[in-house]
Amino acid sequence: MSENQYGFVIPNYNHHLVIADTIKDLIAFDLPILLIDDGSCEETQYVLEQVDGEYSAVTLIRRTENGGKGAAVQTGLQAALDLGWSHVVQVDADGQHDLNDVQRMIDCSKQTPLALISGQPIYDDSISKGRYYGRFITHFWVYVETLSFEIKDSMCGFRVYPLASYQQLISSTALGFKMDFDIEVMVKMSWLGVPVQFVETKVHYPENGISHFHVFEDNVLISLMHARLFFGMLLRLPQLLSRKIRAK
Ligand SMILES: Nc1nc2c(ncn2[C@@H]2O[C@H](COP(=O)(O)OP(=O)(O)O)[C@@H](O)[C@H]2O)c(=O)[nH]1
Ligand SMILES: [Mg+2]
Repeated sequence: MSENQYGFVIPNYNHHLVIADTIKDLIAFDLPILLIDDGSCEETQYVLEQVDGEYSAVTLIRRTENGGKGAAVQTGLQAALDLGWSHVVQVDADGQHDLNDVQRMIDCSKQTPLALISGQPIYDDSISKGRYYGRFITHFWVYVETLSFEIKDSMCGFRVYPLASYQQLISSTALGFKMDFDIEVMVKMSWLGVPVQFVETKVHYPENGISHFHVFEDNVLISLMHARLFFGMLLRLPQLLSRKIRAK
């Protein structure tokens, strides 16, 4: 694994409207880009193939069947590990993330290379009330599951993953394939002792944006995951408490 090889992973499921613009903006960073097509429809496949053909920095990886956001990101992280990268910058495909903050995220990671870096979202009025308030339930459970207030947000997909820690994590545990992934990987990395750092960033839900978040299904999935993580915390209670005492 190279000490300092950064690259992008972009999971994409039927997001074809702004992906070309997103890639165009990311090319400026002169880093390799793994674009993961998560079993998208033909229209999106076509757009992704065009982008792949246009830029040598882009590698398109196609999952023939849709697996979910977590599955797509895990495909990307594994491919990055196989390529020997040290860090992955994960950006969504729907233009929600403010790419002006990519450099700040990378700088923060370079200062603390062992940490997981996450965007700390600043929302405008475009977020639905259900999504906005639903997040507080997850914030509460994550405080309980980690016995700390270190994790200020666990749902923002704009992140820099330290791959050595990710590799260590997946050698001992499975991670969710859908919308549960972002939360689960962060809590489990924190359990491993990986520091989590936040960079404030604006998050916008575009008016014509397509979200594949299924309010009922994904919330049930996330609730079940919190139940598992809660019991996981109980099992780790001695380690988590002794780590807290040592940190004082
Ligand atoms: N929801 C969803 N997103 C996926 C899937 N596979 C890849 N993704 C990508 O994961 C990112 C987040 O998905 P999105 O639907 O925007 O979720 P939201 O931003 O939380 O509403 C986007 O880049 C999607 O294209 C999938 O099966 N379902
Ligand atoms: Mg989105």
